[in-house]
Amino acid sequence: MNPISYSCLLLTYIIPSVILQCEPACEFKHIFVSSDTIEVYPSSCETVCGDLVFDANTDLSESELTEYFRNLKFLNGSLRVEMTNFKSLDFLSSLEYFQCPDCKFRKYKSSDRHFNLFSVGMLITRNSKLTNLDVVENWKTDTRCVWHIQENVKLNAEKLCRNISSSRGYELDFYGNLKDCGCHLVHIDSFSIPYYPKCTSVTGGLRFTNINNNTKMGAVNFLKTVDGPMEIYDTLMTNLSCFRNLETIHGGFLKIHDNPNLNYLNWGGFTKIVPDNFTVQISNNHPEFCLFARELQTFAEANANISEVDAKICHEILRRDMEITCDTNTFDLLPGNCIHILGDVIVHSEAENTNMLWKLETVTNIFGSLTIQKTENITNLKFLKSLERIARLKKDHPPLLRILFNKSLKNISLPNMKNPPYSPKHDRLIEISGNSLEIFKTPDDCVSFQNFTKSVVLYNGRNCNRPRFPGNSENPISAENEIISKNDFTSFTAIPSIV
Ligand SMILES: *[C@@H]1O[C@H](CO)[C@@H](O)[C@H](O)[C@H]1NC(C)=O
Ligand SMILES: *[C@@H]1O[C@H](CO)[C@@H](O)[C@H](O)[C@H]1NC(C)=O
Ligand SMILES: *[C@@H]1O[C@H](CO)[C@@H](O)[C@H](O)[C@H]1NC(C)=O
Ligand SMILES: *[C@@H]1O[C@H](CO)[C@@H](O)[C@H](O)[C@H]1NC(C)=O
Ligand SMILES: *[C@@H]1O[C@H](CO)[C@@H](O)[C@H](O)[C@H]1NC(C)=O
Ligand SMILES: *[C@@H]1O[C@H](CO)[C@@H](O)[C@H](O)[C@H]1NC(C)=O
Ligand SMILES: *[C@@H]1O[C@H](CO)[C@@H](O)[C@H](O)[C@H]1NC(C)=O
Ligand SMILES: *[C@@H]1O[C@H](CO)[C@@H](O)[C@H](O)[C@H]1NC(C)=O
Ligand SMILES: *[C@@H]1O[C@H](CO)[C@@H](O)[C@H](O)[C@H]1NC(C)=O
Ligand SMILES: CC(=O)N[C@H]1CO[C@H](CO)[C@@H](O)[C@@H]1O
Repeated sequence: MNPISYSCLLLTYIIPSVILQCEPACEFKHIFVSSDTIEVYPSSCETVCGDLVFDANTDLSESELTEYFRNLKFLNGSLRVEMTNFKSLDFLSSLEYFQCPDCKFRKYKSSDRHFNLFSVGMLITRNSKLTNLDVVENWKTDTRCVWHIQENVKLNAEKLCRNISSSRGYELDFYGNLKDCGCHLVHIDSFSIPYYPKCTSVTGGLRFTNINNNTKMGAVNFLKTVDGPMEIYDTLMTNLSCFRNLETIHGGFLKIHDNPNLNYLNWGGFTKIVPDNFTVQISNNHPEFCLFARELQTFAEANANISEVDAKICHEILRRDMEITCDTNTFDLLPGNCIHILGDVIVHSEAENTNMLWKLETVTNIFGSLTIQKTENITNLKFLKSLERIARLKKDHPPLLRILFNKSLKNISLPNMKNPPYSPKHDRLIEISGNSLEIFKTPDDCVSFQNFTKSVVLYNGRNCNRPRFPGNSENPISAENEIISKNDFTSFTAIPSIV
C-alpha cells in the first residue's frame, strides 16, 4: 500500500469520513477569504471542502463573517488566520472539526512502520489584536495535527494550552504570544527557542526539533526534569550537551531519531527515569552514535525497554561521577581499581593462573558480557563480590552471564548482583552449564539464585525446575551446550575488547 495515502486516510478517524465528503455545492476553492470571494463561500453548508485563509487582505469584520460561517461545522481543509485585526475568532464558533490535510512525511523508510507525519494545517499567527481564542477549545482535529498559535502579542494562550492538552493531547506549537505554555508541553525549535523560558522542570513532555546547532541553546541548560514523554528529532545537532543538566525523565518514552549528525547525548547528569515501564527508542542518527556507560546504566537501572536502539557504547575513561571506567584488556594491563568495565570479560584458567582475579573485586558494572569458563581451581566467585550489573546494547549475543565448564567451582554466590542481565533482548538469561561440580544441589537452590538475581537461569540446558547434573550419563550434554562449547575462548590470552 502506498504509505502516503494510507496515512492521510488515518487522519480522518475521529470523524467518519463520510461527513467530510464533498458535495460540489459545498466546495470553496478560493482559499483566501475577502469581500471578493465571500459571495461564493457556501454559507449554507455544514461540511465545507477547501482551505480557509484569513489574512491582512480579509476586509470583512468579525460580525460580517459571523453571518457567513454560522453553519460551518466540518471543514475538509486547513485553517490559517494570519495578520488579521480580529479580536476573537468567535465567528467560527460552530466549527467542530477540521482536517490537517498537508500530510507530509518527515522521512519514510520501508523498514520503519512507525512513519511519522506532521502537518501545518492549523496556524494562528501575528494577529496583533487577538485576545480571545476561547472558541478554539471546541475544535478538534486529527491527533497528529500540530496546532501552531504564534506571535499574537495580546493573546494569553496559557489557559488554552492547559485546556487543550489536558483533554486531548495535540502537539502544540505555541510561542511569542503574550503568554504561552510556559514550562508545560514544551515544543522547542529554531523559531520558538527565543521565547523558551528557562525551565528547570517541564511538564506534559518536551519536543525538540528543527534545531541546527548549539547556539542560543543556553536556556536549555537549566533543565533538570522532564515530566512526560521526550522526543528529539529532525535536528542537525552533533551532540545534545545542551541537556547536560537533565537528571530525570518521568514517564512515557524517550525517542531520539532522525538526527543525522548526532554522535552522542553527553547527558552526564542523567541518572533517573521512572517508572519501570519506560520505552527508549534511539534510531536513524549518525551511524557512529554512541551512549556513555552512565546513560546505559540509567536505562538499565530503570529496566527501560530499549528494543529499538542503534548505538554503541562510547569510549571513555573518567566519568563525570569520577568513577573509573576501564576498557577490557589483558588482566596484566587491567588497572586494579576499575569500577566499570567496557567490553566482554572472560575469566579463564590463564587469568586464574596469574593470580590477577583480584583486579575484578572493585567492579560494579560490566558493559558487555561476563563469562567464567574452563577454570580449574576456582571454587567460588568472591573476586566478583562488588558486581551489581551486566548490561549491553548489542542485540544479538549469547547470554550476558555464562558460567561454563569449570572444574572446581561450586559456589556461584554473587552477593551484590540483585539486577538482571540487561540487554535489548530482555531475556534476563544466565547460563550455567557443563561445570564439573554440582552448582545447585536442589531446584530450590537454583530458584533462589534466580530470584536473587531477578534472572532466568538456564542450568545444564534446562530451567531451574527441571535441572540436571553433569557427569550423569542419563543426561548427556544437550545440543545447546554443544553449540556453546564450540565458542571456545581459551585461545585468547587476553580478554578481547568487543564493545
Ligand atoms: C476531502 O475532500 C477531498 C476533495 O477535495 C476528497 O477527495 C476527500 O475524500 C475528502 N476527505 C474525506 C475524508 O472525505
Ligand atoms: C478550561 O478548563 C477549565 C478546567 O477544565 C474549565 O473550568 C474552563 O472553563 C476551561 N476554559 C474554557 C475557556 O473553556
Ligand atoms: C546555527 O544555527 C542558526 C539558526 O539555524 C544559524 O543562523 C547559524 O548560522 C548557525 N551557526 C553555525 C555556526 O552553524
Ligand atoms: C557539541 O556540539 C557543539 C556544536 O553544536 C560543539 O560546539 C561542541 O564542541 C560539542 N561538544 C562536544 C563535547 O563535543
Ligand atoms: C506498561 O505500558 C503498557 C503500554 O503502554 C501498559 O499497557 C501497561 O499497563 C504498563 N505497565 C505498567 C506496569 O505500568
Ligand atoms: C518494548 O517495546 C516494543 C515496542 O514498543 C514492544 O513491542 C515490546 O513488547 C516491548 N518489550 C517489553 C519487554 O516491554
Ligand atoms: C590449579 O592447582 C594446581 C595444583 O595446585 C596447579 O598445578 C595448577 O596450575 C592450578 N591451575 C591454575 C589454572 O591455576
Ligand atoms: C557461598 O558463598 C557465600 C558467600 O561467600 C556464602 O554466604 C554461602 O553460604 C555459600 N554457599 C554455600 C552453599 O556454601
Ligand atoms: C522465588 O520467588 C517466587 C516468587 O516471588 C517465590 O514464590 C518463591 O518462593 C521463591 N523461591 C525461592 C527458593 O526463593
Ligand atoms: C565437564 C567439563 O567439561 N569439565 C571441564 C572443566 O574445565 C576443565 C579445565 O578446562 C576441563 O579439563 C574439564 O573437562
